[in-house]
Amino acid sequence: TIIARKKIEVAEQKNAGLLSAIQQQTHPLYSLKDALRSSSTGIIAEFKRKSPSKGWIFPDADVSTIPAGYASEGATGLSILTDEYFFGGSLNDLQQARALVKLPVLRKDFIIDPYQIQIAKAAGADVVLLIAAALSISECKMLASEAHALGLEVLLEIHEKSEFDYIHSNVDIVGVNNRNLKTFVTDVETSFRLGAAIPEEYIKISESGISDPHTVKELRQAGFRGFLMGETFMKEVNPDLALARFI
Ligand code: IGP
Repeated sequence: TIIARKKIEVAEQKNAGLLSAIQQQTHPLYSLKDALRSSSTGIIAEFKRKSPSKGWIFPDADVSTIPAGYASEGATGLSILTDEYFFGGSLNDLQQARALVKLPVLRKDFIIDPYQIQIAKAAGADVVLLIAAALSISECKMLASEAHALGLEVLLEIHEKSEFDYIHSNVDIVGVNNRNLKTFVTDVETSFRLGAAIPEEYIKISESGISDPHTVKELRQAGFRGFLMGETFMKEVNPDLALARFI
């Protein structure tokens, strides 16, 4: 499973002393929460070369041009995949995107250990993803408080009503993943169904399977302030121009 692989990856990174080897980024943190609150578009544009559901999408996607293109076309934030095996990403992608773009950057990975949050911060992320389906509630709380201790924001991802118990004070943004991680099927109805029950004090975003501006408009009317989109952009030769249609 993904989680078993991550445990091995983190153990190897610790052994190799990755954290001390990373050149620490010291940029001022960019708040995704604040950026979403003040944006009328709220597109969080994702950079990924492949995915478990689609295989390779854009194998040689260039991190030195695409994230900057997203920024200049009006993205509110960036999501950078750092998982190599399933998504073709790397920490280097995160570091490069960070260096080129003055926007909140989410480290998109399967976070199971505080060490990954320290790495995320060192590599220049502003936000980390915590996936309810991959964690116990107590692990999720522990990781969220680690993130806050480092000044990072927390995006909590949920897909089912039963995961509402994961929403707690150390969460900044609640993301409804429209993709069922077991079947990979996406259904935007998931956001409409769960969104209404998310407490008002949390900024909410809709993730995955969004492909047209009309859906974004409807989600916004339903109270969503952010829209995390990857494949719709990355399947195009010019992902940034695909994003422009949503601004
Ligand atoms: C983007 P899409 O369907 O627009 O490419 O989806 C994003 O939501 C998706 O990549 C994602 C994801 C995740 C990836 C959502 N949650 C957790 C890895 C891990």
